[in-house]
Amino acid sequence: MEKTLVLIKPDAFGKNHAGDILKIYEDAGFKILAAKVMKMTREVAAKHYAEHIGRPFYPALVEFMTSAPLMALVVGGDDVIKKVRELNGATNPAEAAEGTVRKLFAEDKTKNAVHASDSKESAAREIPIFFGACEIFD
Ligand code: FUP
Repeated sequence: MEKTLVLIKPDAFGKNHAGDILKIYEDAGFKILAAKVMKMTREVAAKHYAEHIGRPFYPALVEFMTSAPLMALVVGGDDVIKKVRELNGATNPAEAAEGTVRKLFAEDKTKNAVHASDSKESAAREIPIFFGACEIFD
């Protein structure tokens, strides 16, 4: 089964939208294969956002992502990588389509409710940052 890493970020998780977001993925036919609530460390943030180290927004991004608990998920299903990104909507909620997770729940480009892997390579790199093989049920 194709798998993607989703993070319900501290803004959406803290506002109790985890259930709403899980429902959006489940109603679209996808399976929750793994889930955990955790506080991201700076080390995990640096691994997960390695490609963004040095960008102007990186310090604020790490500050936000490590500020409060988030929910990490592995979501599975046909074409799940592309389809979950469609369900999530544009990175900037001001540009996100109606009905998308970011249109519904995100505040701005940093506090944007969710992360989802953007390719098979990203999913394969990101999932083991958050989950061991024995924690994923497919
Ligand atoms: P996405 O793949 O939609 O999560 O977006 P990007 O890979 O472009 O960005 C990764 C994360 O960097 C975003 F989720 C939030 C953060 N970001 C900012 O904080 N400011 C920006 O201007 C762009 C991205």
